[in-house]
Amino acid sequence: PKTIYLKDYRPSPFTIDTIDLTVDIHADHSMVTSVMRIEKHKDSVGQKLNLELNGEGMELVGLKFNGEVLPNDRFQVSSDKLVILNVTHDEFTLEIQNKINPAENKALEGFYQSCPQLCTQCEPEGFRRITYFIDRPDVMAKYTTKMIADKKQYPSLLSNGNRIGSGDLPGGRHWAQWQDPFRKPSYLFAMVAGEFDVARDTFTTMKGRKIDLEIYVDKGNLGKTPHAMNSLKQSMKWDEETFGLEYDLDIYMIVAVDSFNMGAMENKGLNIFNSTYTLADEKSATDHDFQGVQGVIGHEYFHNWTGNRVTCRDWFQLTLKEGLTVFRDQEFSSDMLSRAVKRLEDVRLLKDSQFAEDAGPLSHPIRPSSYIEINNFYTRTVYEKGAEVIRMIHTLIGKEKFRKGMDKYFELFDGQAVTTEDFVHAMEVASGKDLSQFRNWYSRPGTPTLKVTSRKEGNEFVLDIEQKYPLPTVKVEDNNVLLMPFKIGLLDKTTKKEEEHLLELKNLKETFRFKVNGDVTPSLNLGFSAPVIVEYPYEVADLIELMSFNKDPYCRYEATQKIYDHVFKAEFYYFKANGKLNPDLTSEFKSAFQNLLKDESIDLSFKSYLLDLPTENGLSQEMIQPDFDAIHTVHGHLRKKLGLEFQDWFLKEHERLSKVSKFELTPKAFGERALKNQCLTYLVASETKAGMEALDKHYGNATNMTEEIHALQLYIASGVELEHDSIQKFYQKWKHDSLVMLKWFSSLAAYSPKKFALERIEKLEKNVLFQKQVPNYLRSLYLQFAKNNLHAFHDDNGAAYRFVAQRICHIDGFNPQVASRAAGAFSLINKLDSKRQTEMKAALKTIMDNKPSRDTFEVVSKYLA
Ligand code: BAL
Ligand code: ZN
Repeated sequence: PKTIYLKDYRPSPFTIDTIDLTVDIHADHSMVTSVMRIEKHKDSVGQKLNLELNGEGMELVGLKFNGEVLPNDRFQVSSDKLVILNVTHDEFTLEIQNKINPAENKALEGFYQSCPQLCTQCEPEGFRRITYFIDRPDVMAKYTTKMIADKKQYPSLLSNGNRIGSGDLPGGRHWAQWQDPFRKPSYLFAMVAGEFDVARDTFTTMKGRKIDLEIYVDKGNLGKTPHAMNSLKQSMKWDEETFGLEYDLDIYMIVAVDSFNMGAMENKGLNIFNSTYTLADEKSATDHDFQGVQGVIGHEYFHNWTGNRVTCRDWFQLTLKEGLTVFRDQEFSSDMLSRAVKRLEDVRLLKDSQFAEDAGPLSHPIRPSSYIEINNFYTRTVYEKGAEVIRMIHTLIGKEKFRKGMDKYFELFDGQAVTTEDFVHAMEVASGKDLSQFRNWYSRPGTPTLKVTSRKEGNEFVLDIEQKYPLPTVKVEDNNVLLMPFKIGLLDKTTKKEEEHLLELKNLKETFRFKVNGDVTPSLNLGFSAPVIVEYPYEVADLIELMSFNKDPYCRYEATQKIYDHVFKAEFYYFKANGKLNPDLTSEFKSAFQNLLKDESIDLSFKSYLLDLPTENGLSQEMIQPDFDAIHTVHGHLRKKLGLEFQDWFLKEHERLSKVSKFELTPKAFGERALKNQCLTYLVASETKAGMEALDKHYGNATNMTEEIHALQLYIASGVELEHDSIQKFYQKWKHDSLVMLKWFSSLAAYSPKKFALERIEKLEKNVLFQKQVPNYLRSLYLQFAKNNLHAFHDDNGAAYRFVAQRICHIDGFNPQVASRAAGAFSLINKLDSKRQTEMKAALKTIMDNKPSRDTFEVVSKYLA
């Protein structure tokens, strides 16, 4: 497959001014007619040029140039292109007729069937599967779309913009025509045909315009839409208040579908959502789901300005819209919920997933310099690290100047397709700050490490900080050292007062001096001000000090995690050295843990995070060559010891929280449920009668999904058979609800004990409710197993590797995007011992021998490199 390079970017020699589409939908095909007004780019006027249009998986039926049928020797058509030869006109009309078949489209790119509806996904390169087009984001056209279909089967016919006409046709058919007044790239095009229930509401903008809001869902699901509608209205208001950004069309539609490769898509005026991010009610959705719906609704809405009004020049600039929009949705959720908890969750995600990605074979900068398949670059790095880079600009210039920078960005670039450089430029102009050195973040891959040491010199506290970069792919030179904001606190050991400083790191090695009165404990990277690993030789006593007295919630959480890490490692090496588990807990650790439990000033969500041991995933990443079995055993044992030691407290707190009966979607209520679940985790870990009784009670009395699914997962992890009452009861209760059944499948994949996990998954695949071509289902089994059931997946007999590789080959045959994502199962390849690595390589080779898609080839070849 061909590699595409950023350095090869050239503007398109042709631009498309308008496109008038007619899509005539029939049972076995759709006929697409496209009439385009095309012009040469100003630099190409007067030249004789070939016009290359992308087009895949379609049949060309007719072609007219300026109204005349184009003779055969004036064009060439192949499997991925239509070329109009030797175009001398500077302006002309091209009319194309082509046939596609949405029902056969299992890749879910372009126009496809998500049973029973029809919908589109065009980002990044799906429009070329609908009709021939210059399918790149810097070609921005005005779209008019007419859809024709059977009225009974497809009563709703939707596209971007405003509806400008509709009517009935003979034979039970009807039509609707839409016009989008805004120029847009083809990736923002959308069409939907189907029968839905519609939730309707309105929003009045800051200028008094009334916007119709419509959410389209499967029949019978209206009761699960209020949270999404409320989130949409909150998002619209928040963007007005925070950034002065008003919605620009008269209607905003969201359509929920079950078959969707991504989470959701920001098509202009017509968002299409994976139903997991739209539908939620108390009984069937967890608090995490509710927060996910709110965050994703916000994210897609915020794209209307950061992505749609100002879009990307080319796909290397993806982080321009994604990093910025993730930053915006994080801020939105922080304002709607608890800022401290949201920050902690975002950093956890970054460290667990993005740091791992950046330390493995798929590491890339937030603005990659090359790709084979752009679909592979919708990554944690482009999104979440991209958001951290935006956040660093926010920290460096401050909130007010950041807002001015955003205003400048829209003033300079509204209606254009631009680059990350243009964004940084707008921030520079508005703030007056030179960000030249900061730009290095866009091109440097890998997570930097800051090696920090401290010393006391007289009444000065001295910090020496050294930046270290992990990958030799970008040579370190004077001009590419990273500039970053590094917030620190100095916690006075006597007064417990903390002084904050915002440092700007600019050099590979730097020294900072602070006047202090007595001894201080440094608290580093407050609020996670830079996305880096910080190494500092903390003593456990320092960490306990930070855990107890630090003002910064993120650093407080970090301190607890470091303590757990420290304790875990001691237990782990004890186990490795002695072949048995350490029965004791140190008194220092016990008293620190007890202080946490007793602290009544902590928000309960936050407390439940503070009580969370590091995940097996996180612990595995920290080890050079993880011993998955030992990690699993020691992790369980440590939890058990804590569960036993503090059983009374956990029982009492669990009991107390069981008395809360009202279901609310407030930070307080989220906290109560989170802590109740956390107590149960420790109680079950204690393996006592009281623990099991608490589990039975918790499960039996659960009236919301947050508590119900947590209890189910604890039963599964405890090793019960598939036939056990807990598992079967859940199945019978929820088999009518496919979103809940996804939870059932993924819980079994992620929590089943190693001794029967693989066998169980093979059985689950055959379950009648397992939807073999629906991405959510595929992810729920294979990725959950590989990513969250580490000791089972990494069984050194290699059976699970072979199994997942075989499934990837199968999925690759119809949905390359999902297959290449599933190949992420093998991301730990470079950390494995030689036996496992040999097994994994052999499994990966079977994928390579299977003539993989471009998507899967790119990922697997990097793992094998
Ligand atoms: N643009 C793809 C989905 C999202 O990031 O919003
Ligand atoms: Zn996005």
